[in-house]
Amino acid sequence: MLIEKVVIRKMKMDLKFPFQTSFGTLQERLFLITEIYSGDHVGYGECVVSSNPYYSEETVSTAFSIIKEFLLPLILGKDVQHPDDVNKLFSRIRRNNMAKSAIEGALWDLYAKTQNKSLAEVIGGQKSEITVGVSIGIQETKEDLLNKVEESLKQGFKKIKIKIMPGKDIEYLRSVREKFGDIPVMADANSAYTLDDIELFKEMDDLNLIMIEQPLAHDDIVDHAVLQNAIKTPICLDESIHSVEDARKAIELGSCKIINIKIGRVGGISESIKIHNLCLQNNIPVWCGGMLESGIGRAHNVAITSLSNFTIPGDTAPSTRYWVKDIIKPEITMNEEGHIQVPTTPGMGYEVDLDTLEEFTLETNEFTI
Ligand code: OSB
Ligand code: MG
Repeated sequence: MLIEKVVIRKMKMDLKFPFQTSFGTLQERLFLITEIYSGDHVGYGECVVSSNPYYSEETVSTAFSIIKEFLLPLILGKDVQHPDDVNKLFSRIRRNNMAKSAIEGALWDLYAKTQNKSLAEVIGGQKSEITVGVSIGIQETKEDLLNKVEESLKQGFKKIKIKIMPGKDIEYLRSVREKFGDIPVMADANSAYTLDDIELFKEMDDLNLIMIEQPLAHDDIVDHAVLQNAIKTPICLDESIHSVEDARKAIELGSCKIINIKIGRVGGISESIKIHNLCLQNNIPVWCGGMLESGIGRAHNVAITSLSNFTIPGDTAPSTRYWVKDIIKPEITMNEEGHIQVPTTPGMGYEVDLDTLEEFTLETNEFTI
């Protein structure tokens, strides 16, 4: 694939409702869309950054400058044989995984299109449909949370993830258990606690949560091992895992029993597949996390979730959950059983709605050979 042109769009989309986590509230999504052109084909990728460095250190501006100054010179005008090669090409540049993944993801879509195969097929996906969970942000009151959970169960979501923070944790989770009984529920702390809270997590064991996601520091795997040893509930790592090497170390240390794979956080689909395979060998189930993506990022998430060890429903709720209007068509839809069909048409399997893409574009940057 001769890389002839790359377009980087700065995008802004407004969320239907504010999404609160322990690190802040998101009202709008500022992110990047990448387009890579070769011959008759164009591949699309999404850079799942935010405008602030509160989830990870990357932002829209850091990702844009890393892509422009360091990643594009490595691929523009070059003949890239396979998206896996990009992993090696980019390896000298440390971290900046979301920036790397925005390019790598577009190359995967492009590659699949040139092969006339679906993205799921070229990465070795085996499932024809995936099971979907939902992530519920921190609510003002317990009643608000109970209403959200009820609505999500009615819609058919097969896993309910509840964001927690100090003061809005065990009582909130207990009220969900009391009202809805034995539903598949988990908590995501986004690093809001320390080992000083160990008693709280021991108490949470009684709630039979499927897992607790990233309870401790964003860069920690040592304290997580101590906590995992002290509680029965599986710990799932999100923020702490940036590579297959991180995953190997966390598994060896016993820091988690489950891993959340986000393509952007680990630097691309190739690295995601490596983590998926390592976890499969080690009996660690994985699931696909979300970053409130537009339909383009979501389509990539649906494709990787078709790999066999994605056995736990992911945060792959359809487009309509967050957006009044999405930039792909058809929109991603979930049936009442909580399933999304994995597309079989070439590439990511959804068309980009060029008018809507343009409508949400703040700035377009074109780079040619
Ligand atoms: O920790 O999984 C997370 C959104 C933004 C930043 C971090 C996280 C999340 C979510 C979103 O939980 C879930 C989704 O995209 O539907
Ligand atoms: Mg998380």
